[in-house]
Amino acid sequence: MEKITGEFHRELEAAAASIRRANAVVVLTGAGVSAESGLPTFRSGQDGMWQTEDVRNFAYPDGYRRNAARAWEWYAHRAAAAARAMPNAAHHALADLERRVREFLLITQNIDGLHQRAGSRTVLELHGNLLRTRCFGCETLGTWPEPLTAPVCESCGGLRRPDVVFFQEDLPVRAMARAQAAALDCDVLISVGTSNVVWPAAEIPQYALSGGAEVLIVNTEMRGQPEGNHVSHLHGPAGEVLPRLLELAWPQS
Ligand code: BJW
Ligand code: ZN
Repeated sequence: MEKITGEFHRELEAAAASIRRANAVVVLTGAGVSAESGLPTFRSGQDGMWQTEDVRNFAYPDGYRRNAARAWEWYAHRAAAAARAMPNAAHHALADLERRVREFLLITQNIDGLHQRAGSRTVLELHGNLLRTRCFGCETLGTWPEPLTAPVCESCGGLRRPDVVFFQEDLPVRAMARAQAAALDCDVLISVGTSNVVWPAAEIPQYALSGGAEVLIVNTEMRGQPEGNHVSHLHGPAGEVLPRLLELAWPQS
């Protein structure tokens, strides 16, 4: 145990040194970052949200349309949970990191708004935001009605949905282009709490590697993560690993 701890500490120190040296840092986050805020992830463990086929269907345009009443209600519950949740130590550490690095970009697949609430200023949302609603027809944005009414658009009578990116839908084009360019140009990319299975977000660490950057993976589970000479695996909960990493990079502050 002592040996493992010592080894891990050395890995963390090396990663911290890379971050301190870096001019440009890009962070890519996924649902694991919000797990310690009490929001379930999609695919991990027993409590992953998507253990049933049914729920997976909600996140496809066709599935949503077919199950509109149930899906609308399910997303409304998740939106309420996201609004009630509080940013955790991982969100705060990333907001802190932004203030210390010359060039910084936080790219998130999360739709819960917790990075912004922790004080992160440049947040690129690749999969939209659950706290907004949008009309399938006229695209008008809105908020969740309280109490919850039927998912009918007041402007055009069309079907309302959360303003998130479902499977088979395109990611916001400009955001994705900016994410790719930043990854290609950075010195260090930190991938935190994502299973790295959903495309095209999953290729962002590959852009960083092909641009010559170092990639740090912070996750409680390393299966399926990128590997190689320029990849370090920092195993553990994001809310513990990220604050330690910052503390090692900038000790006295
Ligand atoms: C911790 C922790 C702690 C836990 N600390 N870590 C075959 C090959 C390639 C691509 C495809 C394919 N078949 C289909 C596709 C395309 C598809 C895709 O990628 N599918 C894959 C699943 C195979 N992609 C798309 O459809 C995208 N669009 C597209 O491609 O358009 C072109 C097109 C047009 C027409 C037809 C086909 C294609 C759009 C993707 C949109 C994804 N949207 C979602 C749902 C949003 C709505 C909702 O919330 O319900 O976004 S999917 C879901 O996954 C959500 C997430 O943002 C996304 C990523 O998940 P994430 O964040 O990685 O979470 P988990 O749960 O997977 O992982 C959590 C991680 O945290 C784990 O690793 C844990 O270990 C870790 N963890 N606790 C640190 N405390
Ligand atoms: Zn409408």
